Amino acid sequence: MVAEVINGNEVAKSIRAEIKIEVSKLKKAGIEPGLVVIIVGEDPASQVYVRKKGEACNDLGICSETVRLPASTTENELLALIDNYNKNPKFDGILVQLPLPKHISEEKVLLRIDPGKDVDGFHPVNVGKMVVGSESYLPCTPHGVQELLIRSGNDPSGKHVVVLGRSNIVGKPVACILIQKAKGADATVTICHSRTKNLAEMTRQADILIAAIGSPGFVKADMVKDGVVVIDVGVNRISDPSAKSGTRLVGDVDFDAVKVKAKAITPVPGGVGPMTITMLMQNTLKAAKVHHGWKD
Ligand code: L34
Repeated sequence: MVAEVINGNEVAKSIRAEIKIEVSKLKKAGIEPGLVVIIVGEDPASQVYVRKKGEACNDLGICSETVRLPASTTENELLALIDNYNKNPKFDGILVQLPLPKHISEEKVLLRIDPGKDVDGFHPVNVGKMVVGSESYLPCTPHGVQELLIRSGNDPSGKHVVVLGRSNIVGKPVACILIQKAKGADATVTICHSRTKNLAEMTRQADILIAAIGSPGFVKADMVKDGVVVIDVGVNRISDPSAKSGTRLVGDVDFDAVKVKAKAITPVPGGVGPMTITMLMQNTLKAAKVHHGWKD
């Protein structure tokens, strides 16, 4: 079998077209959704992601502001800035790009964002709502993975999903979303991590394998069964002397080797990445609707 390559850019594009229509409806009623993205320090990957978030906003007619702060910013300065945006009605969503410099507590920062403006879905209030399956802002990457599965015709319902990785931003929440008793979920989920024994034995049982460990090309062909659906969440920059920039982006999956066994597979780049940004746009639209009492 040679896999269908799931085109995340295309799926993202069609969802963005839907969002754009919604945004223009709001704007006709005098409502302009607003998102502020705060980035601390010079991490090159974060710079790219933050730029893409601003571009997506511009494309969809969402008002966006990007605040770039030096790595020397203190925790208190960042918290005070968040307080200001919490109070500012122009902004429906507030996102603090992760990772933060070591001297700033991620936990304190995420707790400070008004849960009603937490379009990342990282505030413990929203995490709690996600766990119990009540309406909330779902974290963008896991939600993007779910949408990608649904829209590529790979509904996870009743399927065995194996998640590689247990991070708070991907592994844990994606497992949580996919076990919900809900449309587009209802999966049986196994979470594997660095201490899992007989890992390949586990991953070979997956109908759907979600790789989110941050290890280039980790998932090899002998770790999957024929006909698996593979969602590669990894974004790893590796050195490649033949590339103009000297580096190349690869996922957590040995794409060429796994592709010949899989039913479907997402590429890196052009898979989950664009979906993350699209789900952020969707959450920002949703926040604007909530803040203005908009009824569909
Ligand atoms: N607060 N921090 C916060 N929220 C988030 O949702 C993120 N994340 C992750 C890192 N930190 C965060 C992102 O935005 C990862 N992430 C992200 C966003 C976009 C892309 C990848 C990761 C993306 O657009 N990837 C492109 C390639 C980009 C490139 O050329 O480097 C792709 O096609 O995969």
